[in-house]
Amino acid sequence: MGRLARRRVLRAAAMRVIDSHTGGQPTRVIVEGGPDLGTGPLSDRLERFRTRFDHYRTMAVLEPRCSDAMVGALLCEPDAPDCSAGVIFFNTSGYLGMCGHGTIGLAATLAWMGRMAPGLHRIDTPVGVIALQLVDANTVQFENVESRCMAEDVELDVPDLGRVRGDIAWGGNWFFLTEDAPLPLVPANIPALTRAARAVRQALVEKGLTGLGGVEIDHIEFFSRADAAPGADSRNFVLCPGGAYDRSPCGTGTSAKLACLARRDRLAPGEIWVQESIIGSRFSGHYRPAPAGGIVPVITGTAHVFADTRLIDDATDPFRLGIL
Ligand code: PYC
Repeated sequence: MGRLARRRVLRAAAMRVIDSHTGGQPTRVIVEGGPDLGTGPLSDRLERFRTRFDHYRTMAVLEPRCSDAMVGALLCEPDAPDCSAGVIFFNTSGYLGMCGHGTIGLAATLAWMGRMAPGLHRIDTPVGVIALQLVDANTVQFENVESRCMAEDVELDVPDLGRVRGDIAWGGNWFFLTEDAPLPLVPANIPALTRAARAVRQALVEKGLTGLGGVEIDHIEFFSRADAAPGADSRNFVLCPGGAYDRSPCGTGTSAKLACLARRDRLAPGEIWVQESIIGSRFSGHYRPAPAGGIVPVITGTAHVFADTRLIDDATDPFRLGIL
């Protein structure tokens, strides 16, 4: 093994991670021993992470240490002034611009570590600064990046599903949102909903539909009012990049939903929207209009820390970098 590779192995071996879940959806924060990405805007550091240090991502979230459901978060020094922390989110298939449940998990993790007190904070991310309020050790309200409905009533012909109509929106990630769910949004249907959402994602690719700058629309969201329990406005099923579904109601997905509701005048500024996930966990959200026609979503949810651990990097382990 070369000297450089050996040094990387040793550094990765020292990774300390803290795991939490936000409404059932896990977040693994690398709090020590992560890659040294240098300084500068978080978007530049994300590129360095992707191109030079991707093995830290694969070691942290891929099987056998983790699973497809996990979202990772690298805790960084912020670049933007007034921010108390910076973060780069990632998952088993790559990197995320923003992650709502992960932001809630990150704040609960920092609170658990004694590094964040109740009150107002700002977090630097690759897609902008997020303002958040740590309400108590578990409850977090954050103001997401400006979100926007980019296209309404887009029609797709999806094999085995037929005509599916939905909206394309940005909520910190790119979403296709549809109420044309092929099945009731209940946990028993998760495998079939996953297959259907993958087919919708493929239909978007085949029709050449992307987010701005040709970016893939990699999150698919089915909604149903009928399947929501009392007190919730809607229930969703969210397919994340890769194959996993979001156990939480998805913070960026709820932001995209608020943007679409606002565009259709179905939700007034300040009015509360309760979004329920496929497993019944909830976020509440509202918005204020943003100057350029978008909205600023405000999302509240809860997270619980469940592990504080060190990842062992055994040089003799054939899957030390994860099952690639
Ligand atoms: O909560 O924004 C979110 C999210 C994105 C992917 C998984 N969760």
